[in-house]
Amino acid sequence: MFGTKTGSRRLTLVLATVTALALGATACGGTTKDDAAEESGSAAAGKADPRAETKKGLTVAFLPKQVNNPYFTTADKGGEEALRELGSAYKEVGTSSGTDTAGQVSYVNTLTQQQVDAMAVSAQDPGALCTALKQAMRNGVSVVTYDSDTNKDCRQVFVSPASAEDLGRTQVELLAEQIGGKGEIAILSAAQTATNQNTWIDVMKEELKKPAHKDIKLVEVAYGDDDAQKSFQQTQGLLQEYPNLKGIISPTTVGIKAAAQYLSGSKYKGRVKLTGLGTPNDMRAYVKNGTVEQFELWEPAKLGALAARAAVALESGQITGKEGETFAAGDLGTMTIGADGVVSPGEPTVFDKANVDEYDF
Ligand code: RAM
Repeated sequence: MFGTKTGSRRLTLVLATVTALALGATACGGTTKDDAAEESGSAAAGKADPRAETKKGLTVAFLPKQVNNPYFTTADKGGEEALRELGSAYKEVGTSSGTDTAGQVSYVNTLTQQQVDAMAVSAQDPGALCTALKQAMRNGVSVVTYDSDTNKDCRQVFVSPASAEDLGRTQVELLAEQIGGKGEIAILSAAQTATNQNTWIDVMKEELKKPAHKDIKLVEVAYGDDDAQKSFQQTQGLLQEYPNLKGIISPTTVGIKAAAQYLSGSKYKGRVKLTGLGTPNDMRAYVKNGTVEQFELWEPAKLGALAARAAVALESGQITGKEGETFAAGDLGTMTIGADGVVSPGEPTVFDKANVDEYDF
């Protein structure tokens, strides 16, 4: 029965796609996948059926914030492996710049035209992708965001790396400890529009208001755009501008690596502290040469795998993205969707000299 409904849904979706594309329609805001599903009679419009069969032969496309970024290479490989296990196909498209929002929009539109079954997107900008993502859902494509979210009505599920509160707070705590609880600090972020970094930075600012951190002053938030060279130059600029700077938090794998590279070749090595979110493979050398004491990250491959499994569960009708729905997520066990359609694979790990060699990503 489900198969029949799906078949007719697909036909409706093909017609809807053709019509939408012929009209060049982009202003379909306000319509969600539920609406689209209702029109076509799909099960997704109604309640989730956790016992529905897991569909095979689907195509799930990954659109990371940035291709050629080792963090996303690992995350997306996790997605690819999960899809292989589930009997579905993987593909990846994306821009090499972390600030090419127009490029991301056009990839979403192309994937919709190609009628992929689902897409997993890490958004460079929360709002810019909304119209295109709503159009995708309207055309029957299941939409998951992972790593960096869009607005909550522009996707069905957001696979969040870990709790944003924990990530923001712990990065401040790591740096506070390293600088002895006082002095000037700066943040070196990714793109100015990046949803994930901005969420963590908001938490960091709140954390810094606590009495325990009253002697720490955040002097600047700089943006390296997840571009290695720009992040390197921004680090240099911060140190020139603030000669008393005691530490930097860089909540981006590209930024922290570039900042470590700059510090490690400068007179500030070991004196200006650096923490944030990095991959063990990028940061190992800087931990060993005394530039960095501690940094943290979740497992990117688990994030990608969970995004793939959420996409397949949506497409199979096992979930619709509502709070309290559950789905099987392989090694991660049974996942429960939280408020606003958010699901998370677990907590980050703090890396230092003692454990950095145990990880390979
Ligand atoms: C960079 C990206 C990504 C972020 C990681 C920590 O690779 O900005 O979105 O989650 O860092």
